Amino acid sequence: MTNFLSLADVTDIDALIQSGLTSKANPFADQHLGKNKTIGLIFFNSSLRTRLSTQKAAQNLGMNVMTMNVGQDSWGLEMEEGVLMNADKAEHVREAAAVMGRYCDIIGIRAFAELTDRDKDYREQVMHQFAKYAKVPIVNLESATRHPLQSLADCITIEEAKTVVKPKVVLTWLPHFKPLPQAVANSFCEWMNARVQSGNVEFVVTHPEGYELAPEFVGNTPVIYNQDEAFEGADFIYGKNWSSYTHYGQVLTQDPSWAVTMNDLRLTNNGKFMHCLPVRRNLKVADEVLDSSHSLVIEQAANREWSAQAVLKEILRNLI
Ligand code: AN0
Ligand code: CP
Repeated sequence: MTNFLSLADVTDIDALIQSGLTSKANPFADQHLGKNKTIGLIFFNSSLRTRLSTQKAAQNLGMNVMTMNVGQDSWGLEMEEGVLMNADKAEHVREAAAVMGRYCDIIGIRAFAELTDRDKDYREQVMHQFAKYAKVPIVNLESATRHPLQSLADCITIEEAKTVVKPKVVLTWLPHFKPLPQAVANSFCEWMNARVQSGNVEFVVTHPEGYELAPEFVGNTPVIYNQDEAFEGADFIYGKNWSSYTHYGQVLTQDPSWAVTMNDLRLTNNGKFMHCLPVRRNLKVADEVLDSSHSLVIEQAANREWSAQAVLKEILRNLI
């Protein structure tokens, strides 16, 4: 592995899951891999889990870590080529990425979708510009269209918590008043589809009309517009809000009946509730679910450390 931008950079998901679990059992076994290596973590947006878990994983591997919030700690960065830079952006990604590439052996980047221009977001300009000009491996810390470190942690969590050989996993849309990116849902579909292919899970998606995700992510996954029907016999309920892809970036409904309650979980096979966090209590999911033994959200967030460590190990092995 050189870059970790999407599932396409992974050759063996099972091996990566196992590698995460190996680090979880023995976090400091590979300290030699990162000795005298530096990772730069660059944030265009807020983060709790990604920032801390990736830093922790890098430190477990003996790496030095530098973190920067773009626009607050550093100059605003221009991403477009050939423009007259007479507006608010003081520095071009050509120089910024090239310079950071001289200080860092690996760069992790978080840059959310702006949710105004779909083509621009889905072109993944920030990731590609950094990969082009930094000339060091790039790790996706949530880009416009994907959040693969989250999806890997989700796969690890499902492997650990499953009680049947081939669990039924349901991705459900949850209500929210703010337009959120599709990245977490897209990535989860991408990774679950691969797990369906390898016979590890059954997977369905449920959401209100108008919230269809991009076809390249949904693939052949059954989409069920009735949440109760989708929840029947589910082993894992994965909740997430996203804004519309077809009416790009819009909030089409805030229907509270889509929030997950204990009553909804009664339809499942003693189903576990998953969410990437942060989550707004009682807007998207009831307290009674989050505070019950059905909730996996804390374990899922804890597994972000091991997902990051699995990815960094692969990249570091390739560097040496
Ligand atoms: C972000 C999102 O929906 O993409 C990050 C989730 C990991 N969430 C919010 O902006 C609330
Ligand atoms: N799940 C996740 O990526 O959380 P943060 O936005 O806090 O990093």
